[in-house]
Amino acid sequence: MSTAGGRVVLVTGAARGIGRAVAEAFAAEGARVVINHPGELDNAEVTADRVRAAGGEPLLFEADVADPSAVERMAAAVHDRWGPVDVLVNNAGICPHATFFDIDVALWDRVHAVNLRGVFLVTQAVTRRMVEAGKPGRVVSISSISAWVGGSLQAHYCPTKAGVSSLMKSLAIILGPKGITCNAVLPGVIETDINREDLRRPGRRSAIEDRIPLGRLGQPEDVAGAVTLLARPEAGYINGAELLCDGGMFVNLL
Ligand code: NAD
Ligand code: RM4
Repeated sequence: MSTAGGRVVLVTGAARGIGRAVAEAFAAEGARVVINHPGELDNAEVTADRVRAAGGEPLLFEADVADPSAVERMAAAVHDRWGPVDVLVNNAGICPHATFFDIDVALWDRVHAVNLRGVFLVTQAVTRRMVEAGKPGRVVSISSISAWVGGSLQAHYCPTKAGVSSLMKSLAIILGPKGITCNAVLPGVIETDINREDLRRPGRRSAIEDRIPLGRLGQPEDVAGAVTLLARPEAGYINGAELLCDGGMFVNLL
């Protein structure tokens, strides 16, 4: 894996939010960045422009990460174009906030399909090709502080993030011998579309800010910093870790 740029980085859900910031951060290192999106072409093109401006080379690819055949097509197309991936960032995720008694099976299944099955599918399709090519690399999955805590409107979502963190631990064992490290980044509360409505609830924003020792919500760039850190050569011995990126919110109990 070279540090001089040109690495092939696949970021799922890179049309906006944290995924876009991650794509930009790798682009600043000269990476070739696959911008996966689920059909949000306009947003994905904004990410592509930012990647170009930062010094990287973008490749847009539409695929619902929950769809096995779409994921397989994406992995094959990326491999044909640029060869095996160096860094996979599993970022795509959804959190339609809902009260427990309003969560039906369809919503439960969709949240699990995107957030957890998606990480399984993309990681399997991408790392299979890395292993076949004998290429070392990195898998970084965006889990959440919600892997460790519950949420009153996130009873469907939190278990998917616990699952993502857990999956990375098994994959650290399975893929470590192949030179592929697998880690999870656990963001706290980051200002993006996923929680825009939730943060508008009366008192919500200030209650969260009060609990964060750094005194502010996170920004997508904060998470991108944690992700690129785990993809650095100096992080090569970190495998199976959960890296919390929450401004200190979790440890601030009272
Ligand atoms: P966001 O809503 O801005 O971004 C979500 C991204 O996922 C979008 O680009 C969207 O197009 C993409 N996506 C959704 N469904 C998809 C699918 N089926 N296939 C491919 N892409 C899909 O929110 P965000 O905060 O940037 O979320 C990114 C990740 O960070 C998610 O996994 C989320 O759970 C996680 N996270 C966010 C926070 C936070 O506070 N914002 C905290 C912890 C973890
Ligand atoms: C995150 C975490 C955040 C929430 C988002 C939607 O994983 O739970 O607090 O804002 O999801």
